Amino acid sequence: MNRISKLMRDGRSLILAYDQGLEHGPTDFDGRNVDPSYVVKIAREGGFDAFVAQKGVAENYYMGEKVPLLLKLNGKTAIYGKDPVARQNCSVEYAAKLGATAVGYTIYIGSAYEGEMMAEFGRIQEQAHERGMPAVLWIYPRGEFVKNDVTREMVAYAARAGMELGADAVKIKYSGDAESFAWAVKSAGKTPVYMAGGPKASTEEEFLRHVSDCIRAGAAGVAVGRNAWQSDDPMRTARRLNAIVIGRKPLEEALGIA
Ligand code: FBP
Repeated sequence: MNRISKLMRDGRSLILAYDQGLEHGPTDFDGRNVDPSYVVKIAREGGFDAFVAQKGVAENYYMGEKVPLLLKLNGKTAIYGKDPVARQNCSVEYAAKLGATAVGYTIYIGSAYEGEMMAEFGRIQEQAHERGMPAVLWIYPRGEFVKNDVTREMVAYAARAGMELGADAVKIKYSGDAESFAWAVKSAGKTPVYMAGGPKASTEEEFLRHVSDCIRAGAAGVAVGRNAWQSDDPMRTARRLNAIVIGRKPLEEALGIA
């Protein structure tokens, strides 16, 4: 809890993720948010507790920023379609040199390559802990044998696996309702659970309802990307997210924030 508290306000975290350029390609972007500076400004002015990026974005756009940097140490593209594997592309040592407060890593449980990713994360977690840095685990069931990655069982399995692998916090997909998400949170034990944002919802209300469900279910926060920086008004979205996640306000009250 001590390590991850570096990314928390009042036991909660609001994290802005911006590694989709590698994970999905520029297809997620428009003329504004294709520019990392635009999203860095949202992190800086929107009251976020951490900014997630790959090292190239950190090196070129994030030096000297005050919002803690959660540097992703692995990643992959969306081009290769079989069982996913994301290998390490940046060391913990270099992350520390870049000023990262925390490191992040993705494991695709269920993939034919899950063992490689677990072994790599194991080394990263130990190196991060030697430096007092939290290691946050994105943990997504994926691969030939995963028919549905957001069932109650799958999402809870991801949360539990992340806890057992020693993550300081786990980032998992929304399972569709508060009850099933609560089971995932319980399965993670003392390990804080963050909800991943996912593709832009059809309305902001729908997205914020999911956030609110997860918070009611015991989530420690959200790590959101597209639903924040693709918003027509990212600062208003950030204020609403802050109200729900950090301010513990009900959804209806948050939706009234201009
Ligand atoms: P979003 O809120 O945009 O979904 O971002 C969360 C995230 O975990 C990113 O950090 C990552 O780039 C992306 O989702 C991966 O998405 P997926 O593997 O589901 O396509």
